[in-house]
Amino acid sequence: LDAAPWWTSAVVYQVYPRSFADSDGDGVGDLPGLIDRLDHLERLGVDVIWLSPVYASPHADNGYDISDYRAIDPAFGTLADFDRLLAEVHGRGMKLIMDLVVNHTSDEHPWFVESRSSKDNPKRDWYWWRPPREGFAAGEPGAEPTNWESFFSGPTWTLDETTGEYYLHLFAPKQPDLNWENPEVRHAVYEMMRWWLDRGVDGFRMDVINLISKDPALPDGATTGTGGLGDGFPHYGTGPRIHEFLQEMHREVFEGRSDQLLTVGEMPGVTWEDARLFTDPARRELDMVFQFEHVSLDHGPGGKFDPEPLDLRDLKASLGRWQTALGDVGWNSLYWSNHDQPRVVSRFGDDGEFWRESATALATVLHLHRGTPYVYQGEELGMTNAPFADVHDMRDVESLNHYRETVAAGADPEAVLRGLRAMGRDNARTPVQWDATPNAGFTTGRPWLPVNPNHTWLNAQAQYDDPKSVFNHYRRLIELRHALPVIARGDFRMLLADEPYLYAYERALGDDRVLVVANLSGTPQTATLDGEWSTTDLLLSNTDEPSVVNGRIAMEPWSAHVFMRS
Ligand code: TEU
Repeated sequence: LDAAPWWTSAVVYQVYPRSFADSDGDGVGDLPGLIDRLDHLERLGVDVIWLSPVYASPHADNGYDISDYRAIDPAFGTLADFDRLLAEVHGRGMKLIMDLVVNHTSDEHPWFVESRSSKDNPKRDWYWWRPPREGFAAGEPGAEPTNWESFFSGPTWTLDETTGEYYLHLFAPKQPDLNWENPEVRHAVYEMMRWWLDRGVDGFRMDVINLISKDPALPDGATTGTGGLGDGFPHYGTGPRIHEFLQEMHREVFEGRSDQLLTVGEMPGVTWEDARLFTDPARRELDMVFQFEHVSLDHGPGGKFDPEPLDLRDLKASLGRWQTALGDVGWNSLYWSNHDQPRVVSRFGDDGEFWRESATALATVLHLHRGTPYVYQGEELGMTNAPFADVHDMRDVESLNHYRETVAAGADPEAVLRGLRAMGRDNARTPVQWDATPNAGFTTGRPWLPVNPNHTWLNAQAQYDDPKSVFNHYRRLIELRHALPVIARGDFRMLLADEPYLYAYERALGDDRVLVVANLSGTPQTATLDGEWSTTDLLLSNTDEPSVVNGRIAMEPWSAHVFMRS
């Protein structure tokens, strides 16, 4: 047991720096602002900070478009600020991991500037360049080398007038994809990673890392996309050389370094079969991955912006499957939210009458699974989706492109807005609510994205001294993972799988048993469970002590209870 990796009992906190804390009044969060708020994280008790990109960037996608991997963007501060942050984080016994965005760069990165300059530039082959499709003139509709649809709407190819060829971008045109087939590209990335590790960072969260290996034949995809575009995913999702590339990265970057580092790969569309391979320690690829199955269950026939209510049985089947699949080999990461997902209390909980109860019930259910939990900034306060009046209040490139494209194609603007309000990424990106003052303590200037008006009552200051607050509930859950090996490393067994409103499971390690039971609905329920659990075993609740009679637990709306026996 002592051989278990340190991150089995760790909790990671994601900072989206643009929206965390602004020290200089320009309305954009920054590194000195983050340093000033480290007390908050220490108080919460998290072990690791994952810092979303702070590198030099034109900010076409809020920093996920990098123009210099070894510089801090002036909007966030300087390299000296970064070194100070790292020292402060380490001084408090925490770690810091960087966001590694190497599927693509910014089109303003010097590599791409060179690459686009001529067909015989030495860096031409660092990106994916292709002539117009056979029989088409450059720029003609349908001349794109493949029919793939971008994650951010429209084709994945943009014509560059300089050479009359197209370049590939799975995301925005300002995010050209690097060509990982080229060993020079790979080695430049590894060198940059070593540079950050030498500086003292504790690992990386790797952006869309399962998309870096494309089938070099670049076949068309099935035409399922908007306006006749196709789905290229089968040709770049978990592609042919992905395991080879990650093993090479491990060898070149991590081998012989401390076992105190953390690697987590973000992997849209990854299956549990592949995740097991990526995270099998014997294969030396990654410590864990972010999978997307459970955050896709509410996507409707029209995709993510056409959401449907979640059926709890689907959620249990999905998370339960991942618990089993990565039970003996591999490791799960656990998350409800991040900067790309709507706020979980609004999405799967109730941000009205049962706001506090549902935020804490969802937290309880997630954190006590087997895996490493990730808390996204503001989630520990129960922050909610934002009341966007219309599209002019939104800033995200994905939302704006989706609106423009679907409305141009004849969709009802109100219907499109409904989808964006429910699922748009800006929901997660409104400033952190520190206190009840006009800009929520985030900035003295004008915030780049409006502060949620509910900050007058929903804020950190109001929660620190309230023992029942969402913040203090998260703090206790984190404490439990630190204190109890059964939570860090125990086996997982799903209970009541077919029950539509209750989420229940058991964890077991040696003689220790933990029972988690939650009512994820707004109506009272009764949980009937085997085993002689009684209120004397109660470890943690988000409501009053429940009545337990003959194995029947009375479950108030959105109540969650944790029992333990040794
Ligand atoms: O996201 C990858 C991704 O596939 C999605 O979550 C994406 O954000 C989108 O919502 C698909 O509908 C990562 C980053 O987390 C995201 O912020 C970046 O925009 C993206 O990669 C490109 O770097």
